[in-house]
Amino acid sequence: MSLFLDGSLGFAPDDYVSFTFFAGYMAMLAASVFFFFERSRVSDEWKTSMLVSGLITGIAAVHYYYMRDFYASTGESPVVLRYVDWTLTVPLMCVEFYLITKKAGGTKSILWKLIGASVVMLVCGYIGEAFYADMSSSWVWGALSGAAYFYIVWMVFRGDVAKLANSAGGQVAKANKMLGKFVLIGWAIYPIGYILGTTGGLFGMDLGINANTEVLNLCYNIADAVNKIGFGLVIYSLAISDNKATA
Ligand SMILES: *C/C=C(C)/C=C/C=C(C)/C=C/C1=C(C)CCCC1(C)C
Repeated sequence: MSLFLDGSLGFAPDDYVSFTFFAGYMAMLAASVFFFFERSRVSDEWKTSMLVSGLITGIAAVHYYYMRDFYASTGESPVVLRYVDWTLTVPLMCVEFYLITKKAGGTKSILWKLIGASVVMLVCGYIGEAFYADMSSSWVWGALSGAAYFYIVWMVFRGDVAKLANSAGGQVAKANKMLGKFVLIGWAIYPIGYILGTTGGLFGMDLGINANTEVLNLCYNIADAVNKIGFGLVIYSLAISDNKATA
């Protein structure tokens, strides 16, 4: 019986990309089980947030299962699977921001602004990777994607999301700051992967390094685990501490 589509049973010890695909898959799966089970321990108002956390890691787990096989059998970037995963999970992360600020008056319009910006960010990134990755113009799509990314960072740190979270104060403000750090630092790993993985990714500059599929996937896999599981854990600790406060 073979483990992978290419008929092999595993991967070489120095194949770090395959390792992160495999470990990422297991970590996402375990995190989903954790979020789904712990959901019963938090108060009602946090149950939807916990469900969304579990869905984010669950959707990623299924995609990692397929991406791992795709990479093992072709050695290429699973671009389409990667972006299908992100197109489902990033908007769900925007929903998390909406849910935690809802008590303080979070509106649907804020949610749609965040989702709209994340769609622009991902569509531009997809075009850059799927059609321009080998060309020195890939940076144009990366820059457009980056502009949408900075809009999200701004919304969370200074814009409507920050204002609402701060007016709610306490744990909500704290959780928003934590999630904001994930968006600012954790999400920044993705454009780094893009720059290293596409030709001329950084404003068309020749960095003297070859566009590297392996480094790109390594960055994306590490960032996914950090951000998707980390986001869920922040929500979880917020929900649990709120439990204690009201108990
Ligand atoms: C769970 C998946 C997440 C949180 C994915 C986030 C992806 C990004 C923040 C991607 C950003 C990009 C840029 C800012 C510019 C270059 C192209 C992208 C799409 C890699």
